[in-house]
Amino acid sequence: MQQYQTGPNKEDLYMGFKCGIIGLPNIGKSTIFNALTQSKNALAANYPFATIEPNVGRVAVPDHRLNDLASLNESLSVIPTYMEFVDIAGLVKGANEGEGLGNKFLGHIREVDAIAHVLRCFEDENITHVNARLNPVDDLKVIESELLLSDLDILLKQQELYTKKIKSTDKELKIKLEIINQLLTQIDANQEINLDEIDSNFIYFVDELNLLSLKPTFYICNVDENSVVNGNQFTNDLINILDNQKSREVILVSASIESEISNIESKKEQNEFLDALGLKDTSLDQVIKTGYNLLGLLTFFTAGKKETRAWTIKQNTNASQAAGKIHTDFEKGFIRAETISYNDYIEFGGEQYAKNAGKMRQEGRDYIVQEGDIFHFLFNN
Ligand SMILES: Nc1nc2c(ncn2[C@@H]2O[C@H](COP(=O)(O)OP(=O)(O)OP(=O)(O)O)[C@@H](O)[C@H]2O)c(=O)[nH]1
Ligand SMILES: [Mg+2]
Repeated sequence: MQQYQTGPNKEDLYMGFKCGIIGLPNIGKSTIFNALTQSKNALAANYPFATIEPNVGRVAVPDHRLNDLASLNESLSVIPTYMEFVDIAGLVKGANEGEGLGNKFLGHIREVDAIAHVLRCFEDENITHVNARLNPVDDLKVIESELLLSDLDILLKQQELYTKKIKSTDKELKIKLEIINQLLTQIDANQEINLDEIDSNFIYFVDELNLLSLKPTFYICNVDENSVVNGNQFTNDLINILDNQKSREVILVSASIESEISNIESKKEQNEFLDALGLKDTSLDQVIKTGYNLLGLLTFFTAGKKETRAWTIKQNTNASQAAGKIHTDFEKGFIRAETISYNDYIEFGGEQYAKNAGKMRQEGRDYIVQEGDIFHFLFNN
């Protein structure tokens, strides 16, 4: 029997989620990307299509619990979980037919777990808007329709492929072709896709098609500095429209405030700056919270002198699968998990004290991991 000491250093094992940033040109996507990744890697400039090739940035998921656990354990190494942002070229009406930079960059969005759709909700006559009038509700529709058209392309290609492949005896191919046709009919009739009528045994097939309109999406309203707490008419109009859509997760961000915050190095000074503006969280904190909720993710920890580390998994993951996230051997030879909740760990002042107080639980492989659990995995080699 062995106790968990340290995990392998495979990057993808501790990735929180990948988030693609999309929207019309010149609305602040790269400015927000730079703020989120605390970098100046993306060119932010006052003309449309400043971004051509996507910018990619990784950022440590800020989590005070990780730091609390590390200081209690005087850990030599502290390893957060990471997430990745991809800042994509702006889309315009007709991108599907090659307008602007076209929609070839949407291929990058297919790779991400969640979409952050940025909408310009600030007025500034010096910043060019690609349409004559600022109207974020129209802008939302333009982008959504471009995503749908790109899904339409995919579905038509698949339809052709499956029609060629299909043999009368092949039941599964037949069902798949039927699903493709169903989705195409939905687009034709309603200009949207929904999965309500799709055979639940074949949702996996729709997932494999990786349609952009079905990606978990949240909305970042880029507002002026005065609207960041309560929003403005633009954001109210948007929220009204989004109420009837698949997701109404809306984050208010002022790209200009965020750029200022990202220039402040100390967390304490950042918090003072946020307080003065009446804000609770940075945009990164908000994006992470929203993304974790939308994607059904949670964080567990492993903690000790050598290393304290945060891990991201899907909700409803059991203890042996969580152990497998650290090392496949842990899952194969899983015996049990010694578990303390974060609150107990902190309240009693560390592992030993929590254990003495009877707060260390012995959990089996089917135990469903809870947010903030701290684990030792015991396994057979
Ligand atoms: N007034 C104001 N200007 C902003 C704000 N956010 C961004 N800008 C300015 O808008 C211009 C475009 O910003 P970018 O971040 O390059 O926009 P983008 O969406 O990445 O643009 P493309 O890559 O060309 O699609 C820059 O001059 C920014 O400084 C904001 O909240 N308020
Ligand atoms: Mg840009």
